[in-house]
This record gives sequence, structure tokens and C-alpha cells, in this order.
Amino acid sequence: MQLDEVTISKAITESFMKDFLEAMDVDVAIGGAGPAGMTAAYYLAREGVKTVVFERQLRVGGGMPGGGMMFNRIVVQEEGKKLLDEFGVRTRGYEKGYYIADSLEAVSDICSKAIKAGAKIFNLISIEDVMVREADRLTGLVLNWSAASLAGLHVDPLSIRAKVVIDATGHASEICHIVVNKLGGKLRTKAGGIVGEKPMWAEKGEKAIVENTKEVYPGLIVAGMAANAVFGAPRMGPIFGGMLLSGKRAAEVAIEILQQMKVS
Ligand code: 48F
Repeated sequence: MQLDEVTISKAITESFMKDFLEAMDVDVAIGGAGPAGMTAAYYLAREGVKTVVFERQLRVGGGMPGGGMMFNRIVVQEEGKKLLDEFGVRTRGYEKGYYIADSLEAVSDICSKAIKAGAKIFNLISIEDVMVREADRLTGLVLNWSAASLAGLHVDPLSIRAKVVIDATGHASEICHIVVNKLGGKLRTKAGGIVGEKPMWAEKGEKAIVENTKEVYPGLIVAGMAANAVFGAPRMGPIFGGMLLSGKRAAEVAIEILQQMKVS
């Protein structure tokens, strides 16, 4: 058989477009393919929830591949280890209650699990806006090629519809910022705005993150480091159990919202 470049090109274009069209009307759209976003995607897709993730970068993983200060290892505590076990990521015990994993193995296994469970992950696409309809509820996301904004090109975006959105964009909590800045939306924080993350405190940050993983605006859940940034909890550095647990919690909250939507 002779290889034909045009057949290769058609295969890529047709299959991408089919998936992209499918992604235009989903149950849950997740911003950011870091550890929290990909974990949420896995637990949602596993339950049959139509889930899509949009990631600005060429590669997935967010802050995980970089480990701690570019030493590509991550640390998890007991609860985080259980999730890494579920993803098939190997861990080694360090001192009592501390486990180490290879950050690249963790990223690849979590990503693979999410995709194989049925989640679609689109890299190189940035969320630049949100859609809102009546009743101050997020109804979707506005997307553009990351390359267009990097090149400073004036290109109009495309939109997708989602019943629930998860902001897993990390420290920047970009979707929440859009809701506050463009929409004047009141988040369910004490003052209604983004409190901003507090300095490094692993113990406190890891404890707060699951509690901070909740619906912060109608139709918008905040997860991962974005949750602590929005609610004013500390960062925690290269311990990643909280990110995974937050992703799992975000999936549970999304499923609760979807069920409420079905009955009402
Ligand atoms: O930053 P990131 O890894 O967030 P996370 O899942 O995990 C945080 C940890 O990596 C680390 C930490 C550990 O204790 O504190 O920082 O909460 O992943 C966020 C992803 O979102 C993408 C970004 O490129 C990254 O991969 N992202 C951010 N803004 C957008 C976006 C956007 N507007 N559109 C699409 N992707």
C-alpha cells in the first residue's frame, strides 16, 4: 500500500471535526487540563457524563510535569495516594504518610484514564469568555485557538454549550475572573469577589481545597488551585493530593447539579 498525504490529512481533519462538533453541546465543560481538571474529567466520564476539557497549552498536565522547582517528582499524602493507585500511577513511600511519584507518569496515566473513560480533551484551545443567558447562569464557553492570541491576531471565537462549567484553570482562576470582571457576577465568596490565594502553607491549603471545591456561581464549579485562589486559601506547592481530591469532588458536585437540572 502506498501512503497518501491527503488521506492522512482528511483522516485528521474529519475525525477532529466530528469530535469538535460533538463538543459543542456537552453536560460538563472543564477549563484546564491540569491535575484537577483531568481528574474531574475522569470521574465524570466514568459515570457516562458527556465531558470536554479545553487546555490552552500544547501539552496537558498544567503544573504537574514541573514537579517541585523542575525536579519532576510529586508528593502525595495517604488520601492522594489512593487516587494515584486508582489511576495506576506507581508511588514509593518516603517518610510515614508521604509518597513520591514521577510527575510525568502521573500526568500520562491520569490523562490516559480520562480519555479512555470517554472524556474529550482539546489542547491548544483557550477559553476567552463565557456565555450567559437568563437567570444569571453560565450556559457555555467561548473558545479560540491559543495560537491566535499568541500571535496577536484578531480572530473571532466560537462558542460551545455546557450545562455545567468547571474552572480548573489553576492559580489564575480565569473563568471566575471573567465572571467577575466582564459580567459583574457575584461569586459565593464572603464579599462576592475573588479573594486571592494566600502564601504557601501545605497543611492548611490541602485541607481547605476540597471544601472550597463547590458551585461558586450558578452553573460554575471551581476546582483545584483555582478553588483556593477564589476562596482565599493558601497555595501548597508540589504536594498534589489536594488537586486530585478536588477534581474528584468537582465531578461529584457537577453530577449533583446535573441531577437537580433533570428534576426541575
Ligand atoms: O495550573 P494547573 O496545574 O491547575 P490545577 O489542576 O493544579 C495546580 C498545580 O499544578 C500546582 C499546585 C499544586 O499544589 O499548586 O500549581 O489546579 O492547570 C491549569 C491548566 O489550565 C490551563 C493551563 O494552561 C493549565 O494547564 N488554563 C489556564 N487558563 C486557561 C487554561 C484558559 N483560559 N483556557 C484554557 N486553559
